[in-house]
Amino acid sequence: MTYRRQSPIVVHRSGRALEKAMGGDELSLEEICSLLSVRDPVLLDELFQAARATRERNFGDSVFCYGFVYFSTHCRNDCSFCFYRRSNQKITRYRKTDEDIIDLSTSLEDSGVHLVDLTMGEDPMLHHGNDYQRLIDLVGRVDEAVKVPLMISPGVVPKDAFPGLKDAGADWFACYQETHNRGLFAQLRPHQDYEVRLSQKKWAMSSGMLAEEGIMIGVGESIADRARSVQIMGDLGVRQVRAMSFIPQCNTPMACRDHALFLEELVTIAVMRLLHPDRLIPASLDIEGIRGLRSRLDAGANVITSIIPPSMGLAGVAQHELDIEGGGRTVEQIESVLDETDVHLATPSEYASLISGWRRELMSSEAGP
Ligand code: SAM
Ligand code: MD0
Ligand code: SF4
Repeated sequence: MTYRRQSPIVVHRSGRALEKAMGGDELSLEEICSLLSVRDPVLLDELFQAARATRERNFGDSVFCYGFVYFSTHCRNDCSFCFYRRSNQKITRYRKTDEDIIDLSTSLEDSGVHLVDLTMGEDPMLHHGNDYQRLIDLVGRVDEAVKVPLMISPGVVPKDAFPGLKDAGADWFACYQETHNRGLFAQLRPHQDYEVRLSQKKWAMSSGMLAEEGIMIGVGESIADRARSVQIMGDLGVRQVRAMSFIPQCNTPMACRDHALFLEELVTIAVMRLLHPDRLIPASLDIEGIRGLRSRLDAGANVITSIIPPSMGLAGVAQHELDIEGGGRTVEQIESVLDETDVHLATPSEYASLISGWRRELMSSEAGP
């Protein structure tokens, strides 16, 4: 599917849903579907413009940027879409030392990121029985070394690990459901528990961490599945919501699937912005590299993620090499793209005050009336 003319009735229906969304009215599932189906060039322009105006009303002209440290590519899981799935024995994996992780995090901080995201596969060295002390210690050491907030993306951890991770200094917990269609989830994440994965976000928030939820685009989901996900992501109360196009990976069961059309991701980003106006929405460099940044910002995203220092032997997730060694995923490169837009990077204190306000909200809602 690409930019194409749509019938006048369909365009009219989507146009009405857009007006309603812009007015701040709640949309039915059917109306969200009709927004997610917009492909008519004129209406697409209006949709993206509305998303940018909504971002501006809520965040002014500031956007944020996150450094990404994928510190272990070992994994016990076998997700069908992922290059790092356990069954892919044709790849060289790495596990960075604590010292390396600290150096990488401080160098990202020095380069100007607003947050460092510590991400790993479900590495059996760190997912060891129910003992998460090693991960907790690592988070504590990085937190001591950097001033910027930390996000962790360790996969699924037990409920009782959350307070320790939070106390060690994790501000955010990211864990993406990929889809909220349970049948599709079982195909994408075989032998993984849908409820336990969904609970990660809830457990993180009850322990006082902010949470991020996300979906993949182009993994066999329908437009109605996407619409339902947009609703569920809102209901969960997470402060960051993402949509990332699926990129087929060699040596995986989904290697021969079609590449998702990036336009579908852009439309989903714009609809998420309209329905969840004050949430953070990533423009990930991990899908199209730096050349995909502008279109994602134009669709209403406001956090540039997957900034990776070059020449450090680090990988991306969906695009393990794209733009990394050449220094394409750096704050400097981002600045040069932003120079051509109406937005600019926020100051570190703007970001810090945004999230400390959210954490206060979380704490008061957890404390109850
Ligand atoms: N191992 C942890 C987990 O799976 O939650 C943390 C890694 S997390 C950053 C990996 C995320 O990258 C997945 O949840 C998925 O959304 C995304 N991803 C992985 N492979 C992808 C692919 N081939 N195309 C697009 N996104 C992908
Ligand atoms: C990104 N490659 O932001 C990273 C990753 C994990 N929290 C984030 C998917 O695109
Ligand atoms: Fe492991 Fe995460 Fe990849 Fe699944 S998505 S195989 S859990 S690294």
